Amino acid sequence: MNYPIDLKRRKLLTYAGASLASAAAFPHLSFAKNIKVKRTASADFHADIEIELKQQVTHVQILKGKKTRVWKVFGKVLKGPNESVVNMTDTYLAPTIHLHKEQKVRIYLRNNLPATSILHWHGLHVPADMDGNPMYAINSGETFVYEFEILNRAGTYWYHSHAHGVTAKQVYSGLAGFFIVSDKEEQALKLPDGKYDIPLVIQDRSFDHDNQLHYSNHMMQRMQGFLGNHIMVNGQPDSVLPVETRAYRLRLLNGSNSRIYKLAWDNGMPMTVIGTDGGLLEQPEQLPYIMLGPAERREIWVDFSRQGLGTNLSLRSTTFNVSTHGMMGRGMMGGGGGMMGRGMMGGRRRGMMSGNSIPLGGDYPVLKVKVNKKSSVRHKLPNRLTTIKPLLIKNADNPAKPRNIELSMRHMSALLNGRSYKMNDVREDEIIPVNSLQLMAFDNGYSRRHGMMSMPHPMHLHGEQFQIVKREISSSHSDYETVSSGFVDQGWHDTTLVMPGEKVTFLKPFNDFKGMFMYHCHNLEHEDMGMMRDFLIK
Ligand SMILES: [Cu+2]
Repeated sequence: MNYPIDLKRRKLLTYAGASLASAAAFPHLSFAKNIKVKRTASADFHADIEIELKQQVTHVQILKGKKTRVWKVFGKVLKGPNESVVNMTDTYLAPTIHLHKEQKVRIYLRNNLPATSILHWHGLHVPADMDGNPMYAINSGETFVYEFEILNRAGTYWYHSHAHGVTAKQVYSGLAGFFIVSDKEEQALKLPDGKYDIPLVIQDRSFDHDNQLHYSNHMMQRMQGFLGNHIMVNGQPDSVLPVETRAYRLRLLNGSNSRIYKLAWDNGMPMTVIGTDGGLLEQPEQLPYIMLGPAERREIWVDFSRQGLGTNLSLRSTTFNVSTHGMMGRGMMGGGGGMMGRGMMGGRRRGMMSGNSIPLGGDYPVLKVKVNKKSSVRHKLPNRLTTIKPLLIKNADNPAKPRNIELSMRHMSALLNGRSYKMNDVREDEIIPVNSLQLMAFDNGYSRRHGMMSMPHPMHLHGEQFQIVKREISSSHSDYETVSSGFVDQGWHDTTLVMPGEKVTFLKPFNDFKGMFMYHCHNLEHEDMGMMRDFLIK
């Protein structure tokens, strides 16, 4: 039998226990032996901004009482405007980085954690050796020097750990933050800015009786993904956002390991979406709710001038059905069987439960909003926000033959085209010519005849943003109706949710940079289980 994941290492991770403190006991694996890790600044790179990001273990006041031990990134501007880095207090969250298009940035990542680590700039178009591929991970005490120019358009990007096999745990412990890019075109729109432009990262966490973060990765949590018992917004539980009677721009990021949100206002207001992963949409789009898979971003416009002073409302995640289609099928049970808890056997159910965690697909508040201040400022949402040049299938290298990426789960592993992640293991069909446009598709059981275990997978590609061409769903998946009105497929994306039985076709450019660029599931438990591969651009 083929065991594509390193079972020995898996065991180690499992036995290392659930406490974060045990992370220190992880073996220091050096993947950097044959890789050129950049440790010093280049004389010929003239940085406009220099930033130091220091990763270390610290204790922060998240809950009342005892402080919580977290892995935190502390940021400092070494050169350039101080407001380029905003540190976050009383939370595990990494600082928010604000940069402008065309700025050249040098970032010194200093790893003072008791583990190997590396940061990836999620959604940014940067050279392969600056992208935070796990092969560039640095050991405790080491420094990695990033140097790149901001080529992306204005948008809500983010950054997070991408360490081999332990990304889930490292992101959970705190290694993730916003990376916000502005540009002239966006500034000319005069959207709400300053304190009326609010990045909000939604995550779930579990705390033990001692206020410490609890991360469990027993088998069921690995297959399904970690689900916590607290919803955190900007690293705080029970978040309340005080607002004025005026318009706001809210930048929503799902920074959770695996939780999918179906976000809606509880007073029936539609969600007015103005941007996706890769920046503003051409026109605002109104939806009854938005689906937000791990790593996805949606910018929304909301005008509280219609609410009276003193109004309370909330952003909720509302119910949807989670297909566990074929959980008992052949694919799952071949390896050992019986590993999925009783509650999972129903075939499909509303609200997947795991311990005392908040069920996936349940109904729960995410953010409470209190309208507590009057404002006379009136903003009109522009009808047109930008112009997005559509990518055309006829310009793709392979207009008639999309590169299919089949998503599957079996034998306690999660696979892409039947393969698991291995460093430096590029196959023929994973080689892509530089400066080409590729027609691609993520197929999550749409074309398969036999039902295997099917779960939603938030699929992410490194490098340039892509455009979604179409979604197709196989007729047997009735659960789809509970989510289908929440997709925003216009605009630019770097991550897309692919539901059970669904196939998502997209056009992805591979311009400018040669080298290894990853594609993977952003359910971080799936990623660590091996649902990740590299493309070699050459
Ligand atoms: Cu997945």
